[in-house]
Amino acid sequence: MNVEETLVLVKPDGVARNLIGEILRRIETKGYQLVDIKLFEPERSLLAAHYEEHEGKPFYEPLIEFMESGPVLAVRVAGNRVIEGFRSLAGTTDPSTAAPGTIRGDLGRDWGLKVQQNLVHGSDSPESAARELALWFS
Ligand code: DAT
Ligand code: MG
Repeated sequence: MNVEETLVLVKPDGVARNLIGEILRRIETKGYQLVDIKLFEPERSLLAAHYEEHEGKPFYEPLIEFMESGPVLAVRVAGNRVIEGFRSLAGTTDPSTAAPGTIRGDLGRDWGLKVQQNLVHGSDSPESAARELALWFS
């Protein structure tokens, strides 16, 4: 066993489309635990810290503006190898190519929406998870 914690976000598109229940169901059905949860509209400073690795990239501003566009659900999730495990539940970044069976592959809409509207975020490493959990659940 390698019990880890990761940060999952249901992004504004997932909240607006009433997909919180469906996304949490997939996490719980997999056997992961919801340790802490909160629904709120994040400040730009939190989003800037969260996405600091992408600062300067062409999609950075649209990404931050999208994340500011409505409430976000932040979830602290625990489980055996959950960091990699949730990334595979989520599917690849672009919903139009994400595999069927994944959150982005099954629920992401492919009708010209932007890549940032991909429903969820999951930490990508133990270091990212520790950093992001400290930001969102400080
Ligand atoms: P992930 O969310 O799969 O970890 P990432 O960390 O590379 O992906 O990027 C963070 C977010 O930025 C991603 O969820 C959506 C957006 N994004 C990434 N690459 C993009 C691109 N080429 N065009 C538009 N948005 C992009
Ligand atoms: Mg990422």
